[in-house]
Amino acid sequence: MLDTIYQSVLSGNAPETAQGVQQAIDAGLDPGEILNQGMIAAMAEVGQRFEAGDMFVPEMLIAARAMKEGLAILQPHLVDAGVEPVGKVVLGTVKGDLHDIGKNLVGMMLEGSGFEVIDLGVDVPPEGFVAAIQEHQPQIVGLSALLTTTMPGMQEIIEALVAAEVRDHVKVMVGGAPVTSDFANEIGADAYAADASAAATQAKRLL
Ligand code: B1M
Repeated sequence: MLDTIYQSVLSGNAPETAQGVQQAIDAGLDPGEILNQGMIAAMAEVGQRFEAGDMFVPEMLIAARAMKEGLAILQPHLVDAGVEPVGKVVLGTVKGDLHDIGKNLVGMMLEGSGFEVIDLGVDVPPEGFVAAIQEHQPQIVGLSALLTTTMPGMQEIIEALVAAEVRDHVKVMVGGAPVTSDFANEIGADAYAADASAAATQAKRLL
């Protein structure tokens, strides 16, 4: 049964994933086991295949959507079973930037790795990130930018975190097509990830 869920996520079959998760719950399987051995294991495989160049963005998106549909069914049972998320991430695309496909994919991969994700959406000003960090107290804040003109906004956000005295409580991860590891170092971010799979790996490392 777990293998069917694993294969459905891996192949991006959302209806089959949802059905598999429901069947596993009805059969009395442990929700944590369904999550870890069925779904997260499949997303980890997706990440490895993506990194090896055996899987591409569209397939990763489809797998992530299947994961999301399965998670929607599993979520209340996880809460009932007391399975805690591994960590909390506040995620958003920076001010002036409306690109969200990559950011959404990052969010899905993080959820697939067991994180609770608070997605602030796009065009988020520095004060939006500060307010969300104060409210949700995440371990990590993830910033996405797709435009060279909005990249400097990442530094402004880090400065706003310092000014609001929350910088010491949260790790900053940055990413997006024009963002580089050198840029991340320059602005004082804690981590850079080139893609959604690497973002999940980095987030686990940051904990
Ligand atoms: Co725009 N756009 N766009 N666009 N757009 C780019 C980014 C561009 C490179 C196209 C080009 O000219 N070749 C260019 C930027 C040039 C530059 O700055 N150097 C550009 C431009 C110029 C613009 C406009 C200014 C165009 C105009 O109006 N004149 C305008 C700006 C609007 C704005 O934001 N204010 C604009 C608008 C749009 C659309 C609305 C039409 C649409 C966005 C739709 C949406 O997102 N809902 C769009 C699109 C689709 C693109 C391209 C074609 C594709 C982006 C994408 O979704 N890629 C893009 C060209 C390109 O990248 N080839 C382009 C797929 C996605 C899965 O990858 O987003 O890179 P990506 O995310 C990856 C990684 O970057 C990483 O993981 C993701 C998954 O692997 N990642 C992170 C992302 N965020 C991360 C965060 C992390 C870690 C990793 O940690 C927190």
